Amino acid sequence: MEVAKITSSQQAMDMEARYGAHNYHPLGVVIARGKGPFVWDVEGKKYFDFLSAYSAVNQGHCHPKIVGAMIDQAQKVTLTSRAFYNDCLGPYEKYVTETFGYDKVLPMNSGAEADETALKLCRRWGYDKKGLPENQAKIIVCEGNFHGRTITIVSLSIDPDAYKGFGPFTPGFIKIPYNDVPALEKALEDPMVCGFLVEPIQGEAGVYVPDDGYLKKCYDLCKKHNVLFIADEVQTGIARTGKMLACDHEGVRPDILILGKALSGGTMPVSAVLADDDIMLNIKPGEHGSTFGGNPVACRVGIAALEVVKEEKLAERAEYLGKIFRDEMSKVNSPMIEKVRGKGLLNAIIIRPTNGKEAWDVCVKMKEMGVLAKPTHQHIIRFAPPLVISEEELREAIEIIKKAILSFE
Ligand code: IF1
Repeated sequence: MEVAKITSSQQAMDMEARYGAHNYHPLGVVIARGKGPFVWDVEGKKYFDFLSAYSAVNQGHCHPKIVGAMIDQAQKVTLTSRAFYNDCLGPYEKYVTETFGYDKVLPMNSGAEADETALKLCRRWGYDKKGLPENQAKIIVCEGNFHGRTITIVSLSIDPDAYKGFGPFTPGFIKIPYNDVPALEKALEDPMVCGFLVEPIQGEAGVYVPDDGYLKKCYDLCKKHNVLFIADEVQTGIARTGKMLACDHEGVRPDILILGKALSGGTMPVSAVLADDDIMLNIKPGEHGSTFGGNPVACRVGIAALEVVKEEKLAERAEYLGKIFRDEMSKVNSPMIEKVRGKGLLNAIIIRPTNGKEAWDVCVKMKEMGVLAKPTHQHIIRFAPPLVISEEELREAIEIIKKAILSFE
């Protein structure tokens, strides 16, 4: 059987429609190459990538240091399973726990797996350390959340697109409004609560930045009630919001920290859950794991991805360049721009439908002009370029975005 060769974008789109599940509705662009903040389609057209694979490519496409580590390890040993030791996991575990300041790390692959792992760690701590009665543990989550697509995680969602038709759902969760401290205070009165899972900024919800101090107030309330504060930094972490972690903006140290996406620089699935011993060591040998979790290639890639963040000062860049983006876009005089919001280089523009045109139309126009972005929830466009974009490149892309929006006047 021969492998098909793609010679046109249309051919690729048709092939996916015929042979692939229809669980996405992508923008009509077929990417064949990526480098830094840029991608090229099959026909060789160049684009600014303003999605960064939802903040997985913070270090830029195909960063040489990260790809180099991947290639080097791939020629030594790629997978040993955790049935045996390997010579990459220990050094990675030491590097990542010292980077973020925790006793231990549990390596997984996807963000969803890391969120599931955090939920299991939290429940087990609830039983073994907080003394909750068997199967009575509850975890508080926020409306508008996105933590992945497993059945337990969609059980936490209030978005029918996420959960409809996938029941029955996992019990033991309390949903409260996001950015609502009194709602958390009330939910914490339930003595069965052992954790509060929150995104420091809700990405999928449309880059919903909570009020200043929200995270700190939630953290303090959790400590007052002997409840674990769990931060899902899969999208907001790894320098995206202008600090290594979005929680750093408020000096909050989560009891359980969830990382993914850019932990690998977008080369392969690498996720991680970090916690101190009194939480992490309640799970005993054989009680959790995964085939690829902590594999040698992931470990080498993870170290390289974090070294790039530090060496290239990507958090500082995100902080500085994000301010330019929000300032420039806030100056645009267009009825289509309802609101510009974000932190660091995780930003979004809320599009007011105008002359029958909405966010999707703006994204199609931007694509034609050389900038790739995609709406979330119909009227919100997320703008999240790789953090390695230069100021000059950012300003060039901003001009294109402005022109695309003003073209609908
Ligand atoms: C898709 C959304 C973003 C995440 C947070 C965990 C996960 C994600 C905060 C799970 C993943 C991805 C999933 C991807 C699109 C993208 C996404 F629109 F789906 F919601 F970024 F906002 N926590 N987000 O953002 O990580 O299992 O995917 O590795 O499903 O299309 P994952």
